[in-house]
Amino acid sequence: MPNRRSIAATALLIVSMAAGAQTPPSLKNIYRGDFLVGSAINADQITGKDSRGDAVIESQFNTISPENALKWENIHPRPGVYDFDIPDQYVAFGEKHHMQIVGHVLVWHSQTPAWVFQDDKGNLVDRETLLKRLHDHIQTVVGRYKGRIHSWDVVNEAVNEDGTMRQSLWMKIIGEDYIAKAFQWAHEADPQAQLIYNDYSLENEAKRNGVLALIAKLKAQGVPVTTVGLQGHSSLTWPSIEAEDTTITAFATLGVKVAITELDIDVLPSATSQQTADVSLNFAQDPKLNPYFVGLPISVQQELAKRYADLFAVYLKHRDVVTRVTFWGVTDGDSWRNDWPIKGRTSYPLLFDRNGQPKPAFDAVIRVATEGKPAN
Ligand code: 9MR
Repeated sequence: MPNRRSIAATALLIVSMAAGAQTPPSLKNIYRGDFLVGSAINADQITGKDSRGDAVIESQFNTISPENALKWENIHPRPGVYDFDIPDQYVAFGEKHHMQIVGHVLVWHSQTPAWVFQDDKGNLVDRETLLKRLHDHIQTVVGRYKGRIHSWDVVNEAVNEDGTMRQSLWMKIIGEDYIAKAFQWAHEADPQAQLIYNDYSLENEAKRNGVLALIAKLKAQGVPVTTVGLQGHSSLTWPSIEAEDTTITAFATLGVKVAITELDIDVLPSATSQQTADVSLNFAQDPKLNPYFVGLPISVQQELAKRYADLFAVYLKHRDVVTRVTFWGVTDGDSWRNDWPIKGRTSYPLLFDRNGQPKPAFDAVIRVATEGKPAN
């Protein structure tokens, strides 16, 4: 039975098709009222050098995330030295296009320069020193964009695959309360901002249980975590639709919102048996693992389209708690998947091809919004 939201989405689709066969419908309009739809954007898109990418971003998305521009190594490369050039342009881009602007990321074990953890002699600093550096970083960066950046990924990837705490330098030097402190300081710097704990592979039970326990503990302590980010770095076979459904329900039950923060679906043969998005992995090149360098076969296009449709059906089912769905990149050519975990492959993980044209997966995602979905 079509419900009111699917009738509205269908009407929108018909109107946009009538407006001209050349103009594809837009994700942000078709999912309006359900959740925002967005993309991570890169420096060329922020600065206007990639006009083809910008055209896709402006027509399709109502939220943006900075793929790399606000990471510590870029925004705060040396002690006392902040570089706000690209970050300022990023925020201005989002404001110009009336988008919800996401900040990524305040605390991560990766892309944080070595000096943050070291003294002048190269020895590890003590807890108080590192806490002060973390506080100053958060106050400066969050404070600068107060009221303009809507949501911050405050802590990224703090939990291991088995659910235990990752022994990062943050953890080793400060202890587990680095997480609570980061959220508290982000909240002090911008009390209105939505604050996110962001991680990958939470669809796997052991890791999910670890993060559920962490979030429950933080909430019990009154720490202002509002949202859990499911990164969504997926493949054609992982996660199962049941696992995605279970995961969203489990976090919703804790009283936090869920954002799909870094969605992409890998179609290439896997180089590892692990289900991971660990940026430190790097395997040797092997032609067998790069089978589609001349183009993606139609059968795989269709498999990808079905996977995207199945995942979006779950997000839609949970539209009462899912705040946004953000793709990790605009076109296939932009994706980090071309260089991870093997450099120089030809990957097809997104909805737009290397020319910025919508793929069958785009049509499938649009169709999900226009089919009747159970009311919440
Ligand atoms: O897509 C990002 C890639 O361009 C960077 O080289 C890499 C390291 O900074 O980070 C990638 O984005 C990661 C994100 O920040 C956190 N979750 C995993 C993402 C993919 O590695």
